[in-house]
Amino acid sequence: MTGKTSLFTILTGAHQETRIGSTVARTGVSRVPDARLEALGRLFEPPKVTHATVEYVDMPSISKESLRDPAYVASLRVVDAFAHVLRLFEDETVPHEKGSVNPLRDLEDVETELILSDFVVVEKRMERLEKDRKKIKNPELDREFELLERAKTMLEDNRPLRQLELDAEDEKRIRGFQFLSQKPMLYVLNLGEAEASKLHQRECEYGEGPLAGRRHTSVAAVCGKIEAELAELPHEEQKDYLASYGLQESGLERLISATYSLLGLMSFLTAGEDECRAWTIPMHSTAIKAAGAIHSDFEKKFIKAEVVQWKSLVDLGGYAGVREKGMLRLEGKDYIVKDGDVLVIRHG
Ligand SMILES: Nc1nc2c(ncn2[C@@H]2O[C@H](COP(=O)(O)OP(=O)(O)O)[C@@H](O)[C@H]2O)c(=O)[nH]1
Ligand SMILES: [Mg+2]
Repeated sequence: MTGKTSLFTILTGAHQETRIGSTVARTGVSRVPDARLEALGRLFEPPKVTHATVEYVDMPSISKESLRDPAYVASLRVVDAFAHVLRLFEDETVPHEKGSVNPLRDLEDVETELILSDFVVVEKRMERLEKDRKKIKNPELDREFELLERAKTMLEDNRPLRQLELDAEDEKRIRGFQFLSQKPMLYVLNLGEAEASKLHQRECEYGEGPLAGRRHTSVAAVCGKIEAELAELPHEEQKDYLASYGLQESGLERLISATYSLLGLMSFLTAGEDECRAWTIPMHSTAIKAAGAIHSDFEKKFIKAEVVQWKSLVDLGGYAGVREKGMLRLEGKDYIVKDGDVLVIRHG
């Protein structure tokens, strides 16, 4: 009882349930809040404004018991990242599974279970490899064995595989295992109402304190109670409500942004009278890859991309304005797309 299901419901508004073995999981999609996209929407007034999305799955807590269910483990393996909701709020009417509020204990307990689960997989695979290596001489098997030895040492040290530094080759070798302790981890600090004005402060405390130096992790603080109340309010009143707690953005926005940066994602935009839309791509993607995110044909038949920052497009009132000022640049396939670029793909 840390607020996972409550937060999930606010994030996605979803109620659909799927059965995974004996457990029930819910999947939902959140629109990534994007003020740039909304500004473009006001300019072009298209019939469709399409946000980027993130899919969340609400799962029962990770524990020794739940990890015994192979279907549960299988559904954990396929996600891109975990969000571990840590309970910081105190509430006597909501019992804590472990009897007391202690977020760092909860964090380490889950981490240990992930590590143990991976350890079993590593040991099994190494046993298998040892047999195979006696039968066949294959340098690839040796590389894999060495990699797993490194992984094993790390796990024995009670450290997650997120901490492994891998070159591209090893990254490829390890990917298929879908190790649980290697998944990027977003720590969601679920604060009590009294701490609503301290979201940022708590994030810093954790980020620079117990979470410092943990690779591929990130932290976002939210206040579940306030988010729940916020979700009930009409859109126009939400800003004022947040402001009354000294907040500029909702927890939902902070959480999604944190998910995005943890996964190394960013968005570029397309804008016109038909549709304004945000597209998700990995940071540092090239223009041709961005084109491919829209349509595989655009990637294959890519010629050039016309590029302008969304703000210039909005400030100058559209394409004619930016073209006139020479701000609509023509870029080739290797151009590195920036967050907030608006792209017009020219293709054959
Ligand atoms: N006071 C308080 N109660 C909460 C908060 N988040 C969740 N709860 C309550 O805690 C209970 C369990 O919440 P739930 O979201 O189902 O937790 P889960 O077990 O982690 O999925 C419910 O009664 C919620 O109303 C919060 O931020 N503050
Ligand atoms: Mg739940």
